[in-house]
Amino acid sequence: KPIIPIAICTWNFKNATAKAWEVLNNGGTSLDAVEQGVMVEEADVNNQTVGKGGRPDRDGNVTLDACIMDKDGNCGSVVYLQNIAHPISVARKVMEETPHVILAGKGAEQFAYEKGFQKENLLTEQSKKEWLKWKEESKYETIINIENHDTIGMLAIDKNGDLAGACTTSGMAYKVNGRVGDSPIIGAGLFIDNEVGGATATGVGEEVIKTVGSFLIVELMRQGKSPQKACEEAVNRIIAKNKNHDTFQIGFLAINKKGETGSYCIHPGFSYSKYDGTGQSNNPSGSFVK
Ligand code: SD4
Repeated sequence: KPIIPIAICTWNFKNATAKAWEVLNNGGTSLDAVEQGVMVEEADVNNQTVGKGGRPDRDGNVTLDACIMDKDGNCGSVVYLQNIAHPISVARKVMEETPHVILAGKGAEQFAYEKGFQKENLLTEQSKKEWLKWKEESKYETIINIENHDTIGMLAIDKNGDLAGACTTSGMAYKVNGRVGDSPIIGAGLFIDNEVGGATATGVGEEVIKTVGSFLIVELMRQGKSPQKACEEAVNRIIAKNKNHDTFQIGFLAINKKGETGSYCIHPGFSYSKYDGTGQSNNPSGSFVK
């Protein structure tokens, strides 16, 4: 029987679900849990797909995308944010302290400084070295299951039964300068409806945006589908529309109001981390390609 509270996230980011669980187990809200949970990965310089240490765009700029959504349907997002290690916390401030939903680029950075965030160089020596090596050929290709972790999308239900979600990424490595993915786009990379459930995505953001994947999954759950079946249908829609699906990965993760979870992806290798009252687990995802 599913147990709340519960926190789940894309990939086996077990330090992130452990942090979220700590917040939930102490009686904290799902909003605090998802923010503090994903911050663990934003701060980890060895994780080259999220936050500090993230891989840069093709011109060497680390540009971050993140969004957060609460039980009341409020949301905040930052896109193309530079020099700030915790975009998720800036997104939360956009949600809570402005009349807006999305802040971009220089404006988002300026807003962060005004809110007391410190300027930091996010490009680590390791990511810089790899980027310089990549530049020798400058061949852009999407990599399936980067190091078996990627964007972190987290969904949680607190002891009151309320949902929240967060999603944060450095985006596709070596993307065109200015590119924004699905992760900070409400409905694409993340969607929460406190009456139904929540969903989040990882993988090639362009494909997730085209099907508004996370919103689609929540709507399918509203119509009665399980989180598992809803994730499968969202992946199947992408596959039906794009013949090149053997070249890219998409992973969806969903939870319903009862705390039931599901996930589905195109290629094997995606999994999600779960932490609830029964403990922590890594859950390999079913995939379209076997
Ligand atoms: C994006 N979904 O920016 C994100 C993260 C990513 O490989 O790059 N995944 O499209």
